[in-house]
Amino acid sequence: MNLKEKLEKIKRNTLEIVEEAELQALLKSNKKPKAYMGYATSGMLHIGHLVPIFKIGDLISSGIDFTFMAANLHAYLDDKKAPWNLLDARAKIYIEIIKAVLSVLGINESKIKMVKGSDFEFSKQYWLDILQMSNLVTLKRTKRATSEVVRFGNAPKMGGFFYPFMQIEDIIALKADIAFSGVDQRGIYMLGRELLPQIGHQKPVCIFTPLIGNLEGNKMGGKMSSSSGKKISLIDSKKEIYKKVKNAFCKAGETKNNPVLDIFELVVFPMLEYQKRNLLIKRPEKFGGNVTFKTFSELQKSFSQGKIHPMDLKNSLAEELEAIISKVRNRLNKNKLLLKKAYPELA
Ligand code: STL
Repeated sequence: MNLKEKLEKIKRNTLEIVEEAELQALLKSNKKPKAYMGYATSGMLHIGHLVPIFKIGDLISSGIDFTFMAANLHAYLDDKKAPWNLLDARAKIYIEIIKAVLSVLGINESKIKMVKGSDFEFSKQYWLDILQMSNLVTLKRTKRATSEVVRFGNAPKMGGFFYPFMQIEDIIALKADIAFSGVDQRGIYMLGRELLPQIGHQKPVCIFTPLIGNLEGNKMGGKMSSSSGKKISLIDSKKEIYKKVKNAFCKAGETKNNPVLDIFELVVFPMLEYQKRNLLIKRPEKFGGNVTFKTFSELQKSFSQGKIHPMDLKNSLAEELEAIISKVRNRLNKNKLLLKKAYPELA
């Protein structure tokens, strides 16, 4: 792959690259740049997480050395979203799920490094850097940069203020040239780009993926991760998946505010490309018979012209999601004890 092809591949379906020129220079000067993505190991993963996880494949095939980090300490620091004694089990579950999702794309799990935050976040250099950064920025600015990620409430705990500096220092500890994440992490990483050069480190290139809105459509507001009852989790049963998709907002012919189409664009079509197949929408003969689509824009166009009924679109989405999620369920079913330990309320 030449430089231009790599750039195109890395760029597609991303929301923002800060800065593209820096990415270009990095790819030019370094044959094997390093990127990482972290997740705080708190709640169960949901289909919103599939957007960046699927995108990891593009980075790997562009020659990037990729590390996934289970940010177990961060899960506790964020308002104790994960209890202290469950941090280890949750980190293991996150790693199992990421591997299962990558297998859906045909990506071997040996292609990606897996680390746990607590494995490397106690070093002397790590904390010396954090202490330095903590005195270069105000409490107010730190809170603003972090509040899309950390739940502060009316009485913010100190833990939430360690959180962003640790996340910024993770980049350095993991020797990453690129910080890859959903755009919800933007505030923290942009603060990092400002602080790291001040303490003698290079700032990372940041690549942000879009967030999937909730299934009710944007009018109700909110990203998938904050719509507890309505989000589709990566361990939902087939029945739950079909039910939630069936109830999703999807107005005939409307392409602007349509969470069902959004999921096709950001999750299903990227997956189909890896799997080298087209989208098949199954319909009875009397409703026009089966149709196939090669690209998202073909599907979008057809839907906007009223040629695809919302019900048929939803059925197809539920089927594709079930195919992904069944892989995750099957993998976790082999280790029911771990799931029960990590999420006593779910198992
Ligand atoms: C969330 C939600 C989400 C991602 C994260 C947290 C990421 C956390 C994180 C922590 C440390 C890192 C990198 C990322 O080094 O979608 O609450």
